[in-house]
Amino acid sequence: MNTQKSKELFAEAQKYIPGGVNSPVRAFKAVGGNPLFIKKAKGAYIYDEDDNQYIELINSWGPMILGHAHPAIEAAIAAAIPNSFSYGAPTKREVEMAELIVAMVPSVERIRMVNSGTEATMAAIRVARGFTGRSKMIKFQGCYHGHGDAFLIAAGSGALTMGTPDSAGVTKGVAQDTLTAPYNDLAAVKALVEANPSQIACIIIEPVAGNMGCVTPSADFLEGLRTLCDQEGIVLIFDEVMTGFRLAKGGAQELLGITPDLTTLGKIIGGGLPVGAYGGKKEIMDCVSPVGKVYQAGTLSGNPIAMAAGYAMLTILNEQPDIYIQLTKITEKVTEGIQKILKELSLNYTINQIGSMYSLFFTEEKVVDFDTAKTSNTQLFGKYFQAMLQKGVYLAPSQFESLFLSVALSEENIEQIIEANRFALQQIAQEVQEV
Ligand code: HOZ
Repeated sequence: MNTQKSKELFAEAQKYIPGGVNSPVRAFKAVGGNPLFIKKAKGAYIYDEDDNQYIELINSWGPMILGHAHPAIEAAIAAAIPNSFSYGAPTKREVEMAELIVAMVPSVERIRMVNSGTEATMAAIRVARGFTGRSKMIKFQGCYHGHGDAFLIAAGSGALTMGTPDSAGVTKGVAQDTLTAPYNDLAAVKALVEANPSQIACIIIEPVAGNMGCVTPSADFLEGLRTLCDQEGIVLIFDEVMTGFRLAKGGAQELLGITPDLTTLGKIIGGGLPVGAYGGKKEIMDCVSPVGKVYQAGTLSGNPIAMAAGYAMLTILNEQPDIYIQLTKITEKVTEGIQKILKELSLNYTINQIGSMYSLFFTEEKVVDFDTAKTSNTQLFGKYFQAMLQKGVYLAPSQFESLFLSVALSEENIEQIIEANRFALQQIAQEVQEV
């Protein structure tokens, strides 16, 4: 496969951009080789600058649920463009958008638009602190909530991939207010709450984790958090930047039947354009300025182009709930296919899957948290990644990210993904035998 143009662009990029990329995981450091520079994407496919075509399993880290450049979203953006691109003033479309989200996610009674998931999580914890008058928060090891200072403690995603789960540049003062517990460990959370009486403002969690690879909550874990928060007056925040509108119309909270106090949303609600939002119970959201005393603002918040794109996508998801059944079927076909190949090759690696998210972990352990995710052989993952790329399948370039499938995948695409896995896993089996 010729990727010469990507190589040249990466060399050029490194002269001007730290590491040549605008987000660390994209540098392919965890998998080796040269990052692909993307020219365009349509439906189930993404194309690099050398015009190589790949089947897309990242989908902009979640938002392209309907596939790339869906005609209805493209039309909505095109229709919005002649009316200019930003006003820094209220619009009718943002009211419609808020109404739609409130209808689709019942725990959200009030919502505020921002520009990214990072902004949403930063604002949500500020609101929780303003509401409770408390300072500390609990997050889970391996969960990633964007790059706000308070979250870069035992962080997943790129921070974990790059080996910096505790980032330099975060002050001790900030770090001391972030307490961490292992994912799926309710007893550890209870111990933290007990050791910090009336000091915990919020517990923030990815209800399905996507940033240490895909990790699902165990049976009673989220319910236990809900009860604990109710007992202790703690605000429960679900970070649904990756799962909102992807796992169900109402996100992971609908699928798993647990109601948080606040929810953070991100790129998905812009159909891929830069958007985020946080929302939840009226009494908590009424702390936000200009109603309450928690300040948060932004010129691009509720940007008209992003609202047009997001509204178009959410409308389709709202009106065609069968999409979720389809997404799950597609993903199960892929993971069942991989499982069969693993068995044939006597490889006992772990697959975690829920709805249209899945990860293949190169470990024989059950992956339930940060520590078990880290037992994965990342070198083998790198080899698997490269072999998949060679066969035209574009995966997230890190063991510690989930994959996100779209409904644009055809039966033929599913077969191609499974066959690419056969090729890649045969190489891994050979490698493992030789050691
Ligand atoms: N760390 C992000 C996903 N969990 C990747 C962001 C990006 O590179 O676009």
